[in-house]
Amino acid sequence: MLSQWVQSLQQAVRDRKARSPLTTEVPTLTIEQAYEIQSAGMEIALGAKDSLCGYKMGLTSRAKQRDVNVYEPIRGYLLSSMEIQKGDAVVRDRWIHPRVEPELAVVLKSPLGEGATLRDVIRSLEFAGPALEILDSRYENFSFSLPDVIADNTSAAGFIVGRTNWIDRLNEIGRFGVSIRKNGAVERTGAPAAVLGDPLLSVVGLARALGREGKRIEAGMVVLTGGITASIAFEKGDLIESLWPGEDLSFRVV
Ligand code: OOG
Ligand code: MG
Repeated sequence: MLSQWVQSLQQAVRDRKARSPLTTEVPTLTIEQAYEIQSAGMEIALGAKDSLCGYKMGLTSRAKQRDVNVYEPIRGYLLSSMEIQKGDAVVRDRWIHPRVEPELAVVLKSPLGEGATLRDVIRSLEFAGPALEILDSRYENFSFSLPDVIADNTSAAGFIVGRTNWIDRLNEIGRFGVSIRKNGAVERTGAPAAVLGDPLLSVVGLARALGREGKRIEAGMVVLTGGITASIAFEKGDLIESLWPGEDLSFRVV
């Protein structure tokens, strides 16, 4: 019954054409059904030889919640095909209407699931460093409600992880800042602390939510903890720069 919506969202990706929110056609769509649609989309991608390389949290800061007018944290999955290496150009035409946002990325050295605590996350950390997420809502104008964006795998489209590891500076992450420049002009400023007061709490929430489904964050997976600032749209020719303590993570759009 839900499979037609899974198909329709995948069609939007293939055609690079946004559609109307699912809830305009199914106003009763529940959060549970939305996660079912999301999982079914993941199974199709995995069947098509892509691989699951991590998870993402979304709408974990006020700035992001206001950005899309949805006020609940959400989670999605990351595929290997979404990863872009630092230094590589970003190809605009892969997507419908891409946007970028700064995030803290985390990698664990041991798996975490049900009942995970902040202590567990800190103990299991292998990497905590800068990242950029690229979003591409499959809905017109990035306009959607909570179940819509969950079904659409939380607008996930791409991500770039930096190389600087802050695990020896965890106490300072709450004082870090980040600024995002587009073509030299500062468009966004923020701090990782904007994410739930401590972005590692986002990892706790993710581990627990996966645990309720009998899943875990596996060792080596990338976890994006959620946008720190509102996202910014970009077009061909733009230079996007994110300036973090110890590293600039930037790309040129071609
Ligand atoms: C929804 C995805 C939210 C984040 O980090 O908050 C997200 C969107 O903004 O389209 O990835
Ligand atoms: Mg994000």
